[in-house]
Amino acid sequence: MLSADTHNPNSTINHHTFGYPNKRDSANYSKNKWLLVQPKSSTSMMVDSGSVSMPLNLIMVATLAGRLFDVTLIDERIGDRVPEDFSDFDVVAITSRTLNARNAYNIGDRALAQKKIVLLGGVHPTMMHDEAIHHCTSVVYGEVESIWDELETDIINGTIKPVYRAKELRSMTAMRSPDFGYALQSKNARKYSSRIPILATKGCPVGCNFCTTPTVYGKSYRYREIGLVLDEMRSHQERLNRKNVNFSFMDDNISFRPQYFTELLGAMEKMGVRWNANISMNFLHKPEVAEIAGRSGCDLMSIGFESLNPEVLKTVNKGANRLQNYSTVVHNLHKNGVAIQGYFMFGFDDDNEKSFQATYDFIMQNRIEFPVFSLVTPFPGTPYFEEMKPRLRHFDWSRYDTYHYMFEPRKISGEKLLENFIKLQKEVYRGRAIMQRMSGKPLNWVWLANIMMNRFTTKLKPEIYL
Ligand code: B12
Ligand code: SF4
Repeated sequence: MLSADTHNPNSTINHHTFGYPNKRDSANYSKNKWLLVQPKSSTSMMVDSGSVSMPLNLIMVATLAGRLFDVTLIDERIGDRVPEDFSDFDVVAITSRTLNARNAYNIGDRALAQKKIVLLGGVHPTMMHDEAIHHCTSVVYGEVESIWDELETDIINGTIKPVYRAKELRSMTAMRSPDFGYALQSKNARKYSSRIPILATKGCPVGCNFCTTPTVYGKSYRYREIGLVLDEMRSHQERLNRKNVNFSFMDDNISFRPQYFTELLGAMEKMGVRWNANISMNFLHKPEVAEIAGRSGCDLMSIGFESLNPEVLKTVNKGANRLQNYSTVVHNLHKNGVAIQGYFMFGFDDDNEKSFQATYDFIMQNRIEFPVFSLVTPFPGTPYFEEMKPRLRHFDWSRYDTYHYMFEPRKISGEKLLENFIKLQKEVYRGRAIMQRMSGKPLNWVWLANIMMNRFTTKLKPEIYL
């Protein structure tokens, strides 16, 4: 299928051609039509509710594919509808995590039945390529940037292979800046969070056994030149015509290399932006790190405390988490105006009733602004999944959302686990507890999140976790 249009007209971001030849200059190419799909998940939990972040994964695919092909991006999470009839498209490319794999596969099956080329990518197809291949023409293993040249050539030549897996990972300097125009063109785009996703680094060598990142990226840790990250921030400031733009770093572990991290934050100090990120605790106990985070505009850090039980921390290989540093980390961040979204997991074999009390005490004493509780979920492809496979209650991927009960821990019954899990959430989000944690803190969306959680937790019952 040929089309004269070579570019998404709604794109407002400047392009940088970092290392890729500019294919748009080549006069003779066949141009097929691509539909990129971000499927919603079918879990009953609040995972896709409220505002969701723009899908940086598919935006990256669109940015590459859009140079040669005619690309439409749709996002089911914001209400875009996947067509029943794919006759307007040649290629249907779908991203999937485990919790939306069922929907992704259904879309793939329908497109295959209509004789389309179907590409499946993202963390779940990467981990489960033998399963995913039944629902597509090709599975793309890991990041699209590292296999793009081969995939593009094969699509044009009609020599598509069942699996694309890069022999080596591309340097981040050679990667293009994402073109957000592909996501912003949707009539439902206002439902996206105003926080703009951005990437400075990729990978995380910490190696927690429940995490997919070490399997996908191995021990590699790559980072972009700081100037490129700042250029991308500036292009959004220009597009939105204001300085105080909110960014959300999508990095696996942005602080893994302290020197890079502090240099980046130092360079961001004069930008006037606000930002938040997922972060591991490896050196956050040092006061100077929290100071520079505050000065550079960080208003929230998402920290995986995971557990207050030392036995649990040992079993998950999370060496960066030292219990003796937990309170210092929180104190330092708070002193510099940074709020904390704290992640806590329950259901490990070493968990017992005391784990819940210890977590409650830690949250309340340290006034953690936004505690998030989840149940241990061994994700397919991780070492933890292999270890736990014989004990898993089900393989229904829609319930792999970290809010479902997956296996009976050894030191506490499933019933007691859920009872304590619910009690903890209700207590932390009771009106009085919210006041204790939040009084004197800025009136912003974190307050709102607490109010929503207060309503949500009053309705919790063990059945919803089964
Ligand atoms: C940032 C992040 C978040 C953010 C933003 C998520 C979002 N909406 O994008 C927040 C904090 C909101 C979040 C929430 C959750 N997250 Co999260 N998150 C991440 C993290 C660290 C980075 C994701 C990211 O954007 N990376 C940057 C983009 C550019 O890279 P990418 O997604 O890998 O995409 C590349 C490739 O995969 C490939 N690709 C992807 N799709 C496609 C499609 C095609 C066709 C092709 C060709 C290629 C391709 O090319 C892309 C560009 O390089 C990942 C870890 C990881 N590395 O995947 C976990 C991760 C995705 N999250 C995970 C989980 C479990 C969750 C939660 C369930 C946690 C919770 N209890 O709340 C929720 C679920 C949210 C949801 N609705 O999906 C798991 C998922 C595991 C799994 N097997 O599904 C991961 C993998 C972490 C882990 N534990 O291993 N998350
Ligand atoms: S520190 Fe975070 S990103 Fe790194 S391996 Fe552990 S869970 Fe994954």
